[in-house]
Amino acid sequence: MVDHQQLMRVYGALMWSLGKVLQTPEVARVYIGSFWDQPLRFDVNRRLFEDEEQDLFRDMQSLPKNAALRKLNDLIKRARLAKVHAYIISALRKDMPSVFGKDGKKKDLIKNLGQIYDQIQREHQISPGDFPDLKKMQELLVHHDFTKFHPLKPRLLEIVDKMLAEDIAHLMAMIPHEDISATSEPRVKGGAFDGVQDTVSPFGYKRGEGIDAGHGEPEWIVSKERYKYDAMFDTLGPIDGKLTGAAAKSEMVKSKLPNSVLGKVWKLSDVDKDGMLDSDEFALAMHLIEIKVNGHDLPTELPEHLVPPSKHVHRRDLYLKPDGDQGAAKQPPFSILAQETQLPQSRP
Ligand SMILES: [Ca+2]
Repeated sequence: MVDHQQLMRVYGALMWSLGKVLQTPEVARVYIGSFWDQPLRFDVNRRLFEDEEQDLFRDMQSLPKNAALRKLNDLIKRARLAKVHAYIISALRKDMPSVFGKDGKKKDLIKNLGQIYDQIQREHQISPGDFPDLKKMQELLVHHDFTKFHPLKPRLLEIVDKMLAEDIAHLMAMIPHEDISATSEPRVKGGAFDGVQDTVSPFGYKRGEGIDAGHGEPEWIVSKERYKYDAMFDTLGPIDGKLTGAAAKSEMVKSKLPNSVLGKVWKLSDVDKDGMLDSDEFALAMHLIEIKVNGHDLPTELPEHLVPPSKHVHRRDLYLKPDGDQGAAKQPPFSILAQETQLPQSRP
């Protein structure tokens, strides 16, 4: 039985050793997990196992795409190599005399193969990396009769060029793109995958923590720390029960989170989009900052269970309004524009 630290050591060693055994261009990846239904002996591993499981299943999801992409890249590479090979062989054949001095000429050609490479490279704009190894090629050519080589068939090269230009582009377009597959349904479904994306039970991955904390609870989770946030709110000098962007910002930047994140927090918290934060919205902002500071991710949209109870009706109204009205929402204080106009200047 190994403890957490030993497990890490075994994990690292396994990854390193496999890298030496497996002859693949990819770096070997080891996934670790627990495959029994007994209590975990080392509960510290729980998160690690969950993360690993997610990684494994995500990688499996991308397998069909990556495999197709790799095949396509291999095909392109082979086509290019075949083209270069045709150029080299036909160049050797072209320079051979038809009757006398064949052996001498062949020796010359093999000796000067480097120059032939250069010439083909210049003439057909081929990258040097596409040429076969010079020394190996010279060794192999010794055993061949150059007069039996075929002359260049331009028609065949045209077909290859057309394939590279048109067919490959078509095939490339058929491979699903990263951004699309990320939002659409997973490509690999069923079996073990059903358990991994558990969004129903409270034991699903990252359920009940970070942004999901408070989900399904009758009380608004932000209320729990509310007394702290309300005290802060009052010291920031609310006007008619609301904080201006500048006032809220002065407190929010104390989190030391970058403006890009605080801007996101602002957008999520200013639920009624009036460019100010009331005490509910401010408490929500501080709650979101707490979530982020604790290492969790923020969503792009505020989940229903985090919407302040006072805003449930308002939010629905907002969605009913035509687009133009929403566009009138004030600039968040973390946008570049706001920094120039609303930032309180420090006085000397
Ligand atoms: Ca507001």
